[in-house]
Amino acid sequence: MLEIVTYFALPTHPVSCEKHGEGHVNRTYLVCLADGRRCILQRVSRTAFHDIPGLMENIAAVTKFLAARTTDPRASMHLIPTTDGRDFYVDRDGECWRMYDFIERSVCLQSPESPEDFYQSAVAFGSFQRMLREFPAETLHETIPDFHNTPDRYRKLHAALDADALGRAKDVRREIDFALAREKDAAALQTMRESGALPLRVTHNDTKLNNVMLDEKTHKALCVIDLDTVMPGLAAYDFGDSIRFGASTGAEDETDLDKVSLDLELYRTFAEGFVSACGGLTDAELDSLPLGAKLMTLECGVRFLTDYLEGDHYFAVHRPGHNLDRTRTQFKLVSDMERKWDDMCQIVRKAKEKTC
Ligand code: GN1
Ligand code: MG
Repeated sequence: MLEIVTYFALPTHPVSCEKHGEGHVNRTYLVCLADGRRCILQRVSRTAFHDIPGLMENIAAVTKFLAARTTDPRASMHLIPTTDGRDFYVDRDGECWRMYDFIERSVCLQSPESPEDFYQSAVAFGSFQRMLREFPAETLHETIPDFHNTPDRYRKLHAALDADALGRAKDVRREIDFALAREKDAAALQTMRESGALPLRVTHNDTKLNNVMLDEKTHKALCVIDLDTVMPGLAAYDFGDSIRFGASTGAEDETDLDKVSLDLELYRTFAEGFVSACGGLTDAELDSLPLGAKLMTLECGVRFLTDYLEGDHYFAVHRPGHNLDRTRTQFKLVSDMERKWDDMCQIVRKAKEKTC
């Protein structure tokens, strides 16, 4: 790995390179240089991303755009160019590598240590969306077509079921039935997107709490990371994916489902931060936020289940049945949201009144 680093324009040589972070898709390393400087090295997944030059063009443009709007170097990511001035390096095997400055004195959380941490992530993702309102959205490449097109995710589940490549379907009938019972309602956001009832924004699309860096002392939000899926999308996607991950009382791969539920207080905290930081959301968008939470959770469960049926090619797994455990937490959360639906809608309405 250290050899890869030498293809990047760095002032000194690297002294160490260790695996870093909890991402399920790319491979991430923390690199220390001889002068004490630290950087992030990433191998971008070719399973997930089929147009890496386009993806890197998006990231270069978005990070430049954001960096030009702040004086704090820790408020946006900075790509380190290769020695020949490119944004990424392609090795002999065709793998694509990129480097960023490490955001010093920061932390990245897997679950909020306090409601304030979650509020800070809401402000970070809401501000990200607001700042990118001026960004020329038509110049962005669609890095994963149909990323949050839930009906399309169902089509892929059906294909995996039909193929049943590993014969796993018979063991997960309950999970399959849970998903299929909700299929007809799963198109609601996509339908509103296609009809124009919901406006397209530049969205992050992968708004897990661990995609925000907080200051290590104050826990104030510094910077949104993992920009691979920045694309035109709906506000409900970013709201929903944050709730799915951060407002759950259990980890995404918790095996004791009694520990998994929607924390309505965290949900309220996030709604208040997000609605006020985005600013200017239309009434239809505000009404779509609870649906975003439910559908992003259902969709993610469908994706984990599909990957399980296909043999775990997409998401990194660390134990047998890992994708199935993840599927189960997502579906448990969906059931809990169905129970708490009226409260979820009311909380968003109140958050809106608070910001008016
Ligand atoms: C992946 O790369 P990471 O771990 O931040 C995935 C998200 C899923 C998430 C589930 C490009 O995010 O869509 O919601 O795992 N990213 C991609 O934890 O597929
Ligand atoms: Mg990530």
